[in-house]
Amino acid sequence: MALRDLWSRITGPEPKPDGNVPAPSPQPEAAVPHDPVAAPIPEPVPDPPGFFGRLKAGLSRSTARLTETITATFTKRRLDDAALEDLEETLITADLGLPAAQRIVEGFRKTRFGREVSPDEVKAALAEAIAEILAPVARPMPVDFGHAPHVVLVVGVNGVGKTTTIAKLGQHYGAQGRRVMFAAGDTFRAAAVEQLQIWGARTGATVVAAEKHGGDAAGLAFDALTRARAEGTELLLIDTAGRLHNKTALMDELQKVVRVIRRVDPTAPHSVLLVLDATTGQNAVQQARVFSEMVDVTGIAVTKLDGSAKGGVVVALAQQFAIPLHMVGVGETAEDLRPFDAEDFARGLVGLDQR
Ligand SMILES: Nc1nc2c(ncn2[C@@H]2O[C@H](COP(=O)(O)OP(=O)(O)O)[C@@H](O)[C@H]2O)c(=O)[nH]1
Ligand SMILES: [Mg+2]
Repeated sequence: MALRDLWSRITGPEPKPDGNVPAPSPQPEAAVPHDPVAAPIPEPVPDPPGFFGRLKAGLSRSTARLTETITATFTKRRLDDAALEDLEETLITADLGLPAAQRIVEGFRKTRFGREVSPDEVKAALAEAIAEILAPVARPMPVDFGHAPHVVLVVGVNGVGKTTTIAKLGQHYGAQGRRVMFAAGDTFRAAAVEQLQIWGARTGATVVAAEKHGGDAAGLAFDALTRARAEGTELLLIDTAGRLHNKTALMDELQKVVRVIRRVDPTAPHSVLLVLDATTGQNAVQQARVFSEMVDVTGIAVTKLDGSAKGGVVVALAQQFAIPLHMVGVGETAEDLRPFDAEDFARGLVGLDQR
């Protein structure tokens, strides 16, 4: 599938014809140079390996765990109660969570109980069952440029990939010719501000940052939105701090940001994007719970599926929250953030090729 088509599914309708521009790679935060202007802009990869290939490679550690047990358990074995119990345990160990594991095992019980099954048959059936759980949440992030600007509040705990995801989104929409603004709302981390400034310089996005370290995030968001409206910005991406050691303080801060930007535009924020790090496994499920209590989360981005042994957590999220899963990250370059595809993900997770 063409990159543009994939992206149009993140962004909803109206992809622009020039949206197919290969993007330069963002630098990991640690590698960010101090002079934004001097930051080397990596050459676009001429023929990037397919996203599915990278997704599958990224999921390989999750897959290995899952498929080894399946192969060991289902070699010439009748699907009896004990086998089903083993399957359930395997799925829980693979981070799918109890509700999804139970649902899948019940499906197997109904359709295959008492039959002799092969590991390949189990894998194929598993991919189908997982895709069925994922399908209802595999939704693009709707962006309505009619809002001038469409405001996206990006939330999540420290280190999950919020700032990187904002940079990747800014890169994408900037390449489409959209007028993008970043509000560096994580005023406590100088590196986060610098990271956005470098990306702003690269992509032409305007960056609004606090004058002083630890400044008021809500005030900054207010200023950014006011300026965005005056300047005809089409998309405002608001970064936030994610210090979860004090849940009440974080909730107060996020709710204050929402209150304050609503004084400028009562319909904002139009999206509240929760970023979750797949490597944290069941903690990501816990974070989804906590953040949906704090703010009205409209969608999820799951990052770091490359090299995570816990890709199964995506299934747990889909089963336990009715929150759209907009996009997944499998690396640090702009190419590595893509729309979430239920079937591809399910097949990648159990080690099957794309259909
Ligand atoms: N491997 C990998 N690293 C990622 C991905 N997304 C973000 N990162 C890295 O995770 C680290 C933390 O990201 P950052 O955006 O600063 O997180 P924040 O604290 O939520 O803003 C950085 O080193 C990023 O380069 C991803 O999809 N895959
Ligand atoms: Mg950050």
